[in-house]
Amino acid sequence: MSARAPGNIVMLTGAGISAESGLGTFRDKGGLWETFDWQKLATPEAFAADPHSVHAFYNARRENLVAAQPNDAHRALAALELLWQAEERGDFLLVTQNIDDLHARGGSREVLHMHGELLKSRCNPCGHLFEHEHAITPDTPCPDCGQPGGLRPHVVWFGEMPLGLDTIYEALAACDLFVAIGTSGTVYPAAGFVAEAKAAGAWTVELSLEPGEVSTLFDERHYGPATRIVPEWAGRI
Ligand code: BJW
Repeated sequence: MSARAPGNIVMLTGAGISAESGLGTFRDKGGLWETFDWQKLATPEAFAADPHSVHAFYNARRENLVAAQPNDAHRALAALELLWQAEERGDFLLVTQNIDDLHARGGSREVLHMHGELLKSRCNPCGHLFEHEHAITPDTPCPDCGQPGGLRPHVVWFGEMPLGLDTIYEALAACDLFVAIGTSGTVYPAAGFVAEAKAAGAWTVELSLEPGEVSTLFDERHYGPATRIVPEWAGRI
């Protein structure tokens, strides 16, 4: 299966792993960016210009998320993490571009949310970060400093720096196996992780519904719905 036995693993997941849980992807037919204009909803400039619309977009997605359930692909990665740790096979880092919490609810112990988390907001003036399921408006006061008007979703918009990059690049430099699941390979820096892993000598695997933008960089590729191909692949290793 691989050039060398996998010890250190970095997994990167994208919207495709949560598609069968009923959460929309971005760039597929009928995806979020087909219905909604990202330039008006997923940039700091858009939020400054129209916070009502941006909050409404994330409030609706938060409501969907609370009603959604993890699927067999999320659970297969949680089982793999457990096995990796129990047998002390090496380091295991699960990085997700997704802002949903389905990996955690599927049993994963540690998840690095490089594009933030939908169930968290933060206060721009005081920096307070908090968890919530309820809707936020531009008038909602910060639960810590009490000031209204400063809350924003804890998500990474275009032009903003993704979270945890030092940890991710360190893990990529030492990884033996890199697996990308359900991501189109369109958005950087995540789309560049496969090249980093290859440069470190890792075996690279793409698991998705169809080839993504950087699919030629993967040593091994499997296409199909995540709920089928992820448990199958995880079972093999
Ligand atoms: C299934 C399936 C099933 C379906 N089973 N599979 C020009 C060139 C290069 C870069 C840039 C450029 N201009 C600007 C940039 C930078 C920009 C960027 O990459 N833009 C590109 C669009 C060109 N990036 C940024 O701005 C990032 N920040 C940054 O670069 O900071 C500076 C920096 C400098 C140096 C080093 C490091 C940093 C920030 C990006 C933030 C992205 N934010 C979003 C929104 C987050 C909040 C929210 O959710 O609303 O993140 S955009 C959106 O795309 C979201 C996702 O996480 C992200 C990736 O999408 P993903 O997950 O790949 O979804 P899809 O829909 O694209 O693909 C789904 C896949 O699943 C498909 O392949 C399907 O086939 C598959 N699938 N059903 C299995 N059942």
